[in-house]
Amino acid sequence: VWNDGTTGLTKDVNSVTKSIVNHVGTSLARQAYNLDDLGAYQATALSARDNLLVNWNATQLHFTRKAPKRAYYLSLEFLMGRTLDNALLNLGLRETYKEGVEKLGFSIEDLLEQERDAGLGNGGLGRLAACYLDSSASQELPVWGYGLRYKYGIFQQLISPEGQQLEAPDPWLDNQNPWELPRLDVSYDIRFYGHSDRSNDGSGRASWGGGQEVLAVAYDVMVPGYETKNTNNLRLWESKPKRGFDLNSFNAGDYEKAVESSNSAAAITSVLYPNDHTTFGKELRLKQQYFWTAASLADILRRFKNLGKPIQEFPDYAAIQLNDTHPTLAIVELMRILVDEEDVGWKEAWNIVTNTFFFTNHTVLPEALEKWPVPLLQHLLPRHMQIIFDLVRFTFDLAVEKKFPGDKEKMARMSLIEESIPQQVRMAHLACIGSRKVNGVAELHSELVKTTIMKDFVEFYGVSKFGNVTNGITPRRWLDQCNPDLSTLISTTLKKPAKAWLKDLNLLEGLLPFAEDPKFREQWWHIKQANKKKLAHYIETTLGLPVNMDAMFDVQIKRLHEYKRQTLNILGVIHRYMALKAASPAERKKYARKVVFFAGKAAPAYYIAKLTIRLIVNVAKSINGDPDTKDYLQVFFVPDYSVSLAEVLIPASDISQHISTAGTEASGTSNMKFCLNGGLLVGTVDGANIEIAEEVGESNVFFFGNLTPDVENLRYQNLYHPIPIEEKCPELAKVLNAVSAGQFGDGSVYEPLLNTIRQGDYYLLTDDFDSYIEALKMVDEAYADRDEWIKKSIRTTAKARLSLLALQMGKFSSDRAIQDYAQEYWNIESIKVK
Ligand code: DL6
Repeated sequence: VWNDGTTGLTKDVNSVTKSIVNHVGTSLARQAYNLDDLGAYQATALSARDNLLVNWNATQLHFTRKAPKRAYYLSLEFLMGRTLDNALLNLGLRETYKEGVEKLGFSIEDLLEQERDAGLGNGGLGRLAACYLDSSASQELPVWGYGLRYKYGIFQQLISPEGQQLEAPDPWLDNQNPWELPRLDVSYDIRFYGHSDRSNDGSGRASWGGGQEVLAVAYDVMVPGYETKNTNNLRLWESKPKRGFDLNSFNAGDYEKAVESSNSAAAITSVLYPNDHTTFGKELRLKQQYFWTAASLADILRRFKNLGKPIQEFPDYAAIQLNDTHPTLAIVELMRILVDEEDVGWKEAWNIVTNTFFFTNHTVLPEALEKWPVPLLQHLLPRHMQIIFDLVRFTFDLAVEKKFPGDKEKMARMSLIEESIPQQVRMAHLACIGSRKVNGVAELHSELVKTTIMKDFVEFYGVSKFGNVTNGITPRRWLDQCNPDLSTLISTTLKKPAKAWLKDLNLLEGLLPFAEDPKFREQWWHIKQANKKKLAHYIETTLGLPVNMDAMFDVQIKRLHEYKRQTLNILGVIHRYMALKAASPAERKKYARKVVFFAGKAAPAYYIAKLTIRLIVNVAKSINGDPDTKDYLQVFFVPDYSVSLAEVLIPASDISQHISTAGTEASGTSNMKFCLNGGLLVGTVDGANIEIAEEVGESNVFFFGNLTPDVENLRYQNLYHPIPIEEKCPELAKVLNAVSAGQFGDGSVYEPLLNTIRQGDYYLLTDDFDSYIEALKMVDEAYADRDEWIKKSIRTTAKARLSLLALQMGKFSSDRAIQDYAQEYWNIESIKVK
């Protein structure tokens, strides 16, 4: 139990029940005898929180005393999901609480279901940030996260009867959030607009005044490490009006004006932008970015200043990781503080800045590279725009000109400013020049970063500034919590100290010999079946439809995007359906029975992605209702994808799809989660699929499709020398024609989606369709041999752990990834809280 008991908190079943009952009466002011599941969850959460608090306080005190170098992870998204189960696991109190709540007449599973997901993120990038927090605390590293406390997280996805995605707000804070601590004592003034007046003394300094000031108030979220007392912090900022209600306007009869400024301040952190891989031209988004980076930097600097060290030593005490370009304004803000407020000279300030920041790129898709119009920046942050122009003139352009004299084209390509109308600031360039190191998130992706978007910068700085840290996932949530039966089987089989593999995934290799043991294989299969049953139950209760249990479960869950090619999947499903329909009842029996699951949200303004959802839903309706084929093929679109839903879908999957056009998916992380749970992959040679296959063996990953180096040529061909689909890919042509002809509802609705394939085919569906269908055939054949399939499944889990770097904890564990960052980038060390 990772509290030492000295504080008298919960350590046995009796103290657990006492503490829960105590919270029912005091914190909730309710009576124990008529408590519902929600109340019981709340009291249990508060009781667990008491334990976290003890460890959290001890950790913060210890770190303050030791004053180590710390790392700060700035991310606009933290997709945390639920907390209670994770907190109990990491505290080592899961069994004790299970018994405790049972004694009080509740079931822990029911209580866990009461918790709302903290959906403060869109997808992979946000969930990665959450995994990294878990691993930092578990590795006892002094790391804090900084983000925004959105009042509304990622929208709730509803599906209309026509199959359209509808969006509803996600009021996740409505039931109160027991996991956060409002820190009214920690707040900062944040300025927007106004004017910046340069001094005439040649120092480059300026003073920025006027405009609007709002308050950033801290909320702390405790992040417990696994089997350690170390409990880190995630600090989320909420915006508040500085002056609140304008009584003068109210007294003058103008209520609108009286609340205007408080409304505009509160709006900053009201909602998470539901965009994914697209940039925004919205002022509010830029406001969010500045508000968050300014508050976080002020907080980090205050902590540093308490040490009483000269400002030049700042990079020895703080490493700041920029999670994509969203926090890039922090670079400019630190320059502003150093030059304007700390009296540091320009060059020295730049030296401090460039030794403090590190930048992770998460995409090479051109449409996702963030740019902000100069006039907007000038208006919202006049001083920051001056600094960016000064960086262009006095720092960066000079150095580029010196290194590549006369190369005007390169200068233009590398500039921080794009000479469009209006001019735009290129945030990836700014993040690169302001950071000590830049990394991608899988080997292929990091190569692409170096050879495409950062090519000129590699020439300029040398290659050593650019690295790779392959993403990872926390095995605590993504196996132990989401698949408890498999976790127990692994623990009892490995016979190592209880669950040692959760801290060192390399130990899973010990499962390999058991792939040959029929009894073990049977146990393995039964657990998969039970997980499939759980998913089937979920589908029955939410969609009201029965699920074939005697079938292969094929899952694709991720944000809806053309590059991820859910469209390829659903067109493949139609192809299978057409073949089944054409087959005689006897021939049909030769087909593998299959249930295909989709889940994921489309950005509300992403028309083509929303059409894909509509097509999936309507194809599902037709196929599921067809008595000829329904025993062989079913399709479900599971609405409102979330972390909690992923925890049900992933353990139930036999096979999952990771089928992006080669070179477009930076890494992917769900691929790792499926493997860890014994699911096999069908995928393209893209992102982390490649490294996964290196570890689990190519025979356990069903690869298909064109390779990255060929993509550009194929796109060129498709655009300028198109071959009619009927000729190039007749099987796909048949499928498209069936959709057009209205076999799945009004075909004209889908024309814009189908035209993206017929014209230009940027994501290469016509080029990859045939090999995709071949790969699926191979999956069917492999699945037909049940014993061999289970062996593959066991080996996939056992080998989702090997490290090329021979590091301790297994390649696809976020523990390994976070150690890479700590050692190769941030230069920080673990500190154990005793
Ligand atoms: O690195 C986390 C995650 C990767 O696994 C995905 O492959 C990648 O698409 C995603 N990137 C983004 C970029 N968004 N922006 N900006 O979410 O990152």
